[in-house]
Amino acid sequence: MQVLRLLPIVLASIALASQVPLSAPAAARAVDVSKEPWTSKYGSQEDLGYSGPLSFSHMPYTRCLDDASAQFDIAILGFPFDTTVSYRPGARFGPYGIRSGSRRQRPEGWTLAWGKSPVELGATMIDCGDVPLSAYDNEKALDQMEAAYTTLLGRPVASGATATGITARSASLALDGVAHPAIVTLGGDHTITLPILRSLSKYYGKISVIHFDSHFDTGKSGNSTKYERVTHGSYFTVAYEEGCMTDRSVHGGIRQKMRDQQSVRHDEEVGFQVISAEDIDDYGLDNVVKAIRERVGDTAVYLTLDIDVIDPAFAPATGTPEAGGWTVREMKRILRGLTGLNFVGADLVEVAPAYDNADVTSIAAADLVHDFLAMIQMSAPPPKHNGPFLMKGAQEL
Ligand SMILES: [Mn+2]
Repeated sequence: MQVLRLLPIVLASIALASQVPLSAPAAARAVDVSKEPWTSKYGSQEDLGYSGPLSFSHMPYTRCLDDASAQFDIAILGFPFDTTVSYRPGARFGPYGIRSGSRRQRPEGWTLAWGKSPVELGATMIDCGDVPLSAYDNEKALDQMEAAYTTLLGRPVASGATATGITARSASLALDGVAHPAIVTLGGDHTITLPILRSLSKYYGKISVIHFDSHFDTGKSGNSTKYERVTHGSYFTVAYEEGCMTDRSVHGGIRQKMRDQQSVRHDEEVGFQVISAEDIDDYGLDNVVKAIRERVGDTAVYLTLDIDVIDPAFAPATGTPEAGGWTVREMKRILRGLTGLNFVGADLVEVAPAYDNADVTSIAAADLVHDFLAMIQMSAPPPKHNGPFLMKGAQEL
């Protein structure tokens, strides 16, 4: 009898309990985890390098398009899109692959080369997840990317009045004088940079692009329909024609086989200067850095890195590999040299994990993205490592 009388109360409690969100703090359920067997004995439930849900470098993961309360100065955002490629598809798995390659990283990790971690540099960083993009209609997918990017650019920065270096810089460059978050996008094939430039140019005016790639991507597509001409080899031409870009852009690492001289002339016409893959041997890496810095000057700068700029020996998992590229270490040194430019965003594209071996490409891509997070925040290149070669009293080599 007693049990039957209690039944409605029990049922009501079950109904209430089912409304408690999964993420409700333990205190709300009146449980002190510090007294529970696990926490009292072993402490917090930390994710290991090989465990936990997949977010970039174990950053907090939030579906930011759904959650306007998400706080960030720098957002990681995935564009899983690969339906404008000319050769091997598979870059729709790029955001997954890069996050997977980042599992042994933490945002608070630092190297001797940088001297500081992205976290120490002050920005609040989160992984905003992937944007659900149409895999069947490219015009719609490009509009979805632009809408998502513009949404996050329009969010207030986490640092607010106490702006960090990067958000203070954003406020000084933005047409509305307001600080906007920086978004680091994980591609996707290279066409994803077109909707990004469309979005950024609304906030910052014309953008100069630093483009690391083995290919120009400034093709003049003669195809017949409005969106057939937008491919991962022609999107820069479209962005330039639409007025999103300055005449002060620069490529680095170019080594593709050209069709004709006209390709090179057209590349210049749409605002690019060319640094070839071989130029680091002929002119030296420091001169490559100097040339890039001089080219873009104090304009608003976007950095886009196609993983195929790296030699296929180090990064085979990409759609259109080209032999004879830069090493990951050379690329990382160039990135350090570019700190302090007026970066308004960056992306890493064309990782197609299906062609990878032992995750080498994903690990390289994740490492380069980690470098982006320091590069876009620091105000000047880090000094060279003061190691055994420059010990106090020792002769400089
Ligand atoms: Mn390429």
